[in-house]
Amino acid sequence: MAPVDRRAVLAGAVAATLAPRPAPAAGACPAAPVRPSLATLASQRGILFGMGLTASALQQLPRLRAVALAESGMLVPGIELKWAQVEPQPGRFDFAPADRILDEARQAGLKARGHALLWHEALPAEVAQTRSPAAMAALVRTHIRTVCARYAGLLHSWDVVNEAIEPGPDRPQGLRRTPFFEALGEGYIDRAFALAAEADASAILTLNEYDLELDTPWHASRRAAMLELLNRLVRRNVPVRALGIQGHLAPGRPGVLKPEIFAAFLRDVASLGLTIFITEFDVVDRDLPAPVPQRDAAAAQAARDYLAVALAEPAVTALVTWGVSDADNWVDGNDQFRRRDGLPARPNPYDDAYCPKPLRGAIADALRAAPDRRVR
Ligand code: 9MR
Repeated sequence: MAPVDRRAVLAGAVAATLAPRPAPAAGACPAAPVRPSLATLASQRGILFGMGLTASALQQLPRLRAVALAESGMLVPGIELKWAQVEPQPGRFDFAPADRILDEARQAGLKARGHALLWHEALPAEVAQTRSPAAMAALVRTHIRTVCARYAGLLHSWDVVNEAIEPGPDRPQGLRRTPFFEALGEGYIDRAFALAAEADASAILTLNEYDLELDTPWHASRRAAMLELLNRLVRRNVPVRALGIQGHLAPGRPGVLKPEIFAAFLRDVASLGLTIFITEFDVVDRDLPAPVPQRDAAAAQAARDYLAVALAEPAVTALVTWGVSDADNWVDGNDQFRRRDGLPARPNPYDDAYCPKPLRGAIADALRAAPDRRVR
């Protein structure tokens, strides 16, 4: 996605309430789950397929819950493990909403991943305003130790640092000037991974990022900054084990996917010894035509083009969609990415009526076409 003021867009956007949606046509889709599931197709290639969702959707939307449980091998809390939710004030922890999702995953025999320990958004004001290195170090230490220790041994992976890259003239090494960076410099990343590794020896510790794929100067500068950062971290023996590529596609916006460029980046990351996860896959349809058949077809095509490259790289071992059904999507709650014609966004594999969309078909086909990681 093009550079946007995501901070302004998402400031305070943590309400777990669901936006009202037009009522779906009753009985439009069969209640039976599509088989084989996306998780099954993925596992037949040695890939883990998961879905991001919220505790409120899980609780309020029984059909969303049914689809998520039927399709996924892994659940990811979309907001519940962010600092502002899990530790709304320094030292006051609230694990209940995250536990609702993680318990559901455990009961269903699914994996779960943690998102996200350090992010410059969804931060309590006290943390966002802290500038003293000692005070910030103490806040970070308590936060990571407490949250990681609580879920130690239970999570497939953790996004330890989210969205650290933001190249620009005043950005040393292309690093985003987050409150953590301002207080502690680049070492905040080392510190965060070390604390997470100490508290949870089994989760795959991940650096998660967006806008790394396209053939634009913006994406190219972000790829370069990411590779340089990963190189420095690996050289310093920081326990980063995976790169998370968010994969929010936005066809119709500037920039094209040149397969050779994206594939070379994935190879470069893999050659550092890292695993790669696609962590927040969806299709922002803001700039696609309004009629649903054309819109869904274009979204599916974008997904096909993207996943053909991503899943061809054997180091990519997990794919997570950032939603289940269009009935609950982050795009409509986002001023920057919602459609200007007021039509509801359709970023997810299932529609409002819980019918599988062409996007679901594109994901299934891409998983079927992926090389089998199990025979490497
Ligand atoms: O989908 C998430 C939305 O429900 C939240 O309101 C928002 C702020 O916490 O975050 C959204 O998820 C973001 C993710 O955590 C990081 N990458 C961008 C995602 C979409 O904004």
